[in-house]
Amino acid sequence: MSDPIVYTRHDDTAILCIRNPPVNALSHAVRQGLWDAMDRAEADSGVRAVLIVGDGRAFIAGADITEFGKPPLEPHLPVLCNRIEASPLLVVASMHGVSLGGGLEVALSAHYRIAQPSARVGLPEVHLGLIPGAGGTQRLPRLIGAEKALEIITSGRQVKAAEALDMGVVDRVEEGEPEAVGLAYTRDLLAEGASRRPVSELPAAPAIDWDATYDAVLAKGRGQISPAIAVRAVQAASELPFEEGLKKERDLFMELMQTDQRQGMIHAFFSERAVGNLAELKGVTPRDLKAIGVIGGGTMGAGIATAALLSGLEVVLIEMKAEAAEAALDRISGNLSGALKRGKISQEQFDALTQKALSVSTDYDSLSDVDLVVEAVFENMDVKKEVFGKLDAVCKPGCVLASNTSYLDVDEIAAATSRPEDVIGLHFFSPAHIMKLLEVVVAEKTAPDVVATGFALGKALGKISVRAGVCDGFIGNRILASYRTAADHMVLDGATPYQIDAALTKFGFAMGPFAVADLAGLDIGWMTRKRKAPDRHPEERVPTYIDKLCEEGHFGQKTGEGYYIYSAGKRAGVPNPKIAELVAAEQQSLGITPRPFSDEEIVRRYMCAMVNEAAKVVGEGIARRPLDVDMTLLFGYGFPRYWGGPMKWADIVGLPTVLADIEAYAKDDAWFWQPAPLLKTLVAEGRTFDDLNKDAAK
Ligand code: 3H9
Repeated sequence: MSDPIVYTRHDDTAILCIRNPPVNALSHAVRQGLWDAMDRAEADSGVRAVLIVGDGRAFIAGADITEFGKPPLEPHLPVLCNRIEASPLLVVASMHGVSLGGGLEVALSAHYRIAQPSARVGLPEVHLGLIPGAGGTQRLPRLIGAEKALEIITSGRQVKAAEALDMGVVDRVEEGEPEAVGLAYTRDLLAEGASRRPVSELPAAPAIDWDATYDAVLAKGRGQISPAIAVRAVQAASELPFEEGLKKERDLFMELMQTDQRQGMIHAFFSERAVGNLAELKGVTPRDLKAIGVIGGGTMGAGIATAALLSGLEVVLIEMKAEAAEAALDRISGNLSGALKRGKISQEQFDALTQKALSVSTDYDSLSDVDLVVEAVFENMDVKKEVFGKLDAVCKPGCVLASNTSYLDVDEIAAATSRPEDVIGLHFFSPAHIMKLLEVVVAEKTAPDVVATGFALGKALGKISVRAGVCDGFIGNRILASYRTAADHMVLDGATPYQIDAALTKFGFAMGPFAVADLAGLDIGWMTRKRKAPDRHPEERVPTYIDKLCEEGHFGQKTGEGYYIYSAGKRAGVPNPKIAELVAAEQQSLGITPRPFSDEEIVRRYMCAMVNEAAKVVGEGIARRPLDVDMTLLFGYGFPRYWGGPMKWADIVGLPTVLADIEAYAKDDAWFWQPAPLLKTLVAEGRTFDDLNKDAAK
């Protein structure tokens, strides 16, 4: 490997250029290289200043995350930062691209900071289940005050250069080549006779109400601990001398390093990047994508059209009737107005998107020139087949024909065309312009470049795309059906929907399953139960109490009544007293004596059902890797990121424990709790789901 630090000299300034592609992470070699280069500069006669710059696309993206969990090698980053700051030379950092985590901490150890206007700085360690561990929690509050530092550290957000200048994180913002701009700034400083300015020597930040801040941050984190721990580290910066504060920061950092949350969040970080990295896509060129068609302008179709417009694609939307086309146009305009209000697009862009990039039609012939069509019509096989027959007739050769179905057989849909190789499932999640997940459902005859095009579309739309095979519900909805059933069973056996929702939100889910059902509409589950009834196994336990509510026309939030009752203008509901009566009647008719459930048992049964079905999904090849399941649940189903996903959760808890629980539950309901063959194999071999992820990466 070439030297990660390139040392050059310009008059009385030594330039230390970091070259560790792709993002100049502070690997052991970089830390050692910086240390040695500081030694060299200090010994280099006539050198009065050191300029630190990054080569390539970033200053420094932080500590090298791939080194976490391995024995740390000296020089450790906090010691290196202290060494840089303590240098008798004037140290300047010239920042471009991102300066994140340890990258900003290196810059904070410099005596002056200059940044490109496009640069972004931040301390995103909380997103990895950590806190800044190289002086960030001690130096930043000294530089900009406790409140601003806390906001940056606990949110982990990236701060743009202009705001960083306002706050005092950087001293100057200037456009240009980072080394040239940095060198000019250093010369100015030397010419002015500027003195060294170690941030650690600035007065400590005044105290704030630490306990109240800690409680507020903890509550906001919904179970995530690192942001709250960061408050304690910043408190140390206010209350302790610098050296002692640094020690406190280090202790807290090392404690967090040992947590499950750190493991879960780093798994999420790498899986998010690995999910689109599939062997079958290597060397496959996606088809061109300029204009897409969307069939159906309901909430889903309008959301897909909005996402496509926002990513710069032209959209032709087809509706059946003129009034429906008008309504679709209104929905899309409404979505785009939201983007306008949030500052994501300008008025000019809004006008161009609605007037030029979008066309709405009732005539399928308008699709003759599009590169890809997504069908988002009523979820019924006959309707879908009719639509695909029409698309086959009008779309140009090579046009990708995609269905947004959430559970129907994409092979059967493909067979309704003369070109099944062009057909794929693209399962968006509602609202499609907001939700990050896209399931790319690969049917038996789908051509590889059509799969690549599905992933290319996902990337263009800023989605996390997950490859899925064909089965009822694909990855996400199939697993959802299973853990939902576990929740239904617990209600039949004595837990209330409200206790279950509360236990699962405490575990970290954005919402519990019954609140979600109310939001999605109870009619959806009702229809699914009716659809599945003819093939139902006699031993399957299916609650019917909720159907009674549906029969009365109560479908959850949209009708104001479901598991909860919703009053106008309020999003959160209060428990519906009818539910307890309906459940009690069903328990009586089934001869069930309700029993108490602890929150722990609720979470355990719910998670075991999820993991067991997920293991079947991976075992059958519907998901290629456990990490594909993890990303599906994280980005489509509100799974808490700090667990990394259900498969990571299972690895952390231990697969033998999960299997033992499933086998224990099977004693009461052997039909539902059939252990996944893959889970049994992994336990027998002493392996984990993550081992399968690693095998796939080889
Ligand atoms: C820290 O600093 C702790 C300290 O306080 C204390 C220490 C004692 N390390 O995302 P991309 C890889 S914690 C190793 O696709 P983008 C990434 O995996 C760290 N590798 O590009 C990918 O690899 P591959 C605090 C890293 O342009 C490739 O680089 N810092 C690291 O969309 C390209 O990444 C952070 O949390 C790293 N630190 O986004 C920053 N960063 O090509 C984390 C990236 O093999 N990083 N890689 O898949 C990011 O937020 C984004 O990657 C970044 C670039 C914005 C930098």
